Amino acid sequence: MRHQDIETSRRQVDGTQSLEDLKSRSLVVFVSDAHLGSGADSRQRELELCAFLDNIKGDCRQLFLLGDIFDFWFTYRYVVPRGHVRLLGKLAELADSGVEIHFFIGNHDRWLFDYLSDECGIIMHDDPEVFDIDGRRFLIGHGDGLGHLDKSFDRLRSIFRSRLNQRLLTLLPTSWVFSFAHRWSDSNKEKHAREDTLHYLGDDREGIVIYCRERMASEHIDYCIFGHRHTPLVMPLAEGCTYVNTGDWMFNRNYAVYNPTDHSLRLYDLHQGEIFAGPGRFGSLSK
Ligand SMILES: [Mn+2]
Repeated sequence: MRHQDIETSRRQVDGTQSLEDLKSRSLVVFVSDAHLGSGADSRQRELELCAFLDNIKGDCRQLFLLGDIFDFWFTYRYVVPRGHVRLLGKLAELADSGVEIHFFIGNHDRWLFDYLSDECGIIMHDDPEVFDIDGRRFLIGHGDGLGHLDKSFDRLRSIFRSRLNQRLLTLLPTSWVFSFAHRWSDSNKEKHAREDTLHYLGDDREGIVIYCRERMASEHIDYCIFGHRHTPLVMPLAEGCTYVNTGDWMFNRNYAVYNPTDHSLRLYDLHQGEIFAGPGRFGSLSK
């Protein structure tokens, strides 16, 4: 669905929305990596995410979902994978009420295709993009496969992105597809736990940092904001440029908020408040 169509359908849903209502919404909110569908507490995470979105909807102008919101998804032509109905309904409600929602596809929810744009009015993105928000330039994305540090991940990424492979997948029984996907996802999590990557690995081993610095060499960027790493982080990348990693909504309940009135971009934990997590204490929380 094109952006203009989404705008039109929103106005049709709520004809009583006043311009003042929309103007009073100023915050821009970022959330990533809920991995819904994975783990015994998935429903609880979904309920907390819905309650959070409900809480911010009156103040939120733009919501950026930075990928891996679902642990696995495949959009079929006629049927919908079971689960996640509360979140899907909540996102549609926010979009219908005038919140502009952007979704950066992650490596886990790669095959969402047009489902969220058609059903929920969400604007989908495949790769990192620069947004101008109130005169500040934001480089925004999920964060997988950046910096080209892992050649096997690059190969896997191109296999997953191949249109032919995506078509072939639709021919397989859904039970095979979903059980393979969940086994792959579980083995990924075990690999990351084994390799203990949930801390800052150093400027030369953080793919997102390498990518952002490359982009910054040719254009001005004020904020780089990504997910994927599952560890909350705020750090300067250069004079006047801050990198924020949104951590996750899986092991933590992290989110970031940009307030255009003072141009602040702050990172929070739902239960512990604002986070000040530099690379030396990556993921640690302190007031
Ligand atoms: Mn990811």
